[in-house]
Amino acid sequence: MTDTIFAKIIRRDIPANIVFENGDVLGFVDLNPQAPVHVLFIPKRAIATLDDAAPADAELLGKLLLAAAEYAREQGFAKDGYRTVINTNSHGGQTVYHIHVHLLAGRQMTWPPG
Ligand code: DGP
Repeated sequence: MTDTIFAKIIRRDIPANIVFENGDVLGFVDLNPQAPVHVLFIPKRAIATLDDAAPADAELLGKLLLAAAEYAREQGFAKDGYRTVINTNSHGGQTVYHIHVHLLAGRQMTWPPG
């Protein structure tokens, strides 16, 4: 797999506003926020897309979602609610090929998404 901008953030080769970290997952503020809160959660071990995920990745993917939920709860916006999004490949709108969960909060979300 080729190196991505997110791999550089994990290695601290480029700066990011890191707001969450545990042994498996990093969370940092999106450069182009779409809501008052917009944090990206990524596994430290790269998986390119959800389509590349295998049964062996089940635990890591679970940890990724739980990290987003833990952060939302700790920051106090879980009760009002939030949205989690995983964009996959071109039609999904994925631009960085290191799987990531967008956590959006702080405003009313609408449906359908664009
Ligand atoms: P996606 O379209 O789902 O692949 O989302 C990629 C997101 O990554 C997009 O919302 C912008 C964000 N992003 C891209 N490059 C950087 C970066 O260098 N730093 C940060 N913090 N976010 C970035």
